[in-house]
Amino acid sequence: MKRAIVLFAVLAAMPVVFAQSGGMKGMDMKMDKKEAHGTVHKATGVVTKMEKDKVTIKHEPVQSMNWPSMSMAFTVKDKALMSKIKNGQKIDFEFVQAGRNYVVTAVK
Ligand SMILES: [Cu+2]
Repeated sequence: MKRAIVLFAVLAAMPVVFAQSGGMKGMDMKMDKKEAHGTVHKATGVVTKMEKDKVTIKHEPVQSMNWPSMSMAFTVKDKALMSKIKNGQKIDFEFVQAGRNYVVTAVK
C-alpha cells in the first residue's frame, strides 16, 4: 500500500517537470533572436529630412540587407553624429538594426 502511494506521488510530479523544461526552451529561442542583430551595414544616400533624433535618407541599394533603393527613416542616437548631417547632403553611412529601428552608427 505504501509503495502505491509513492508511485502515485512520482507520477503526479512528472507533468510539472515537463512543463518547466518546455518553458526554458521558449526562453532560449527568444535570446537567440536578439543576438542576430549587431551586423554593421554600409550604405550611401541623400538626406531628405531631419528631425530631433531621426533622419530620412533616400538610400541606394543595400546588398547586406537585401534592400532596393528607397527613402526611409533612420534613428540617430549620437548628437555628435547628428551635427555632421545636413539636409540635402549625400552621405556614406553605417547602420545597425536594433529591433524595428535602424540606427546610424557612423557618417562619412
Ligand atoms: Cu531602406
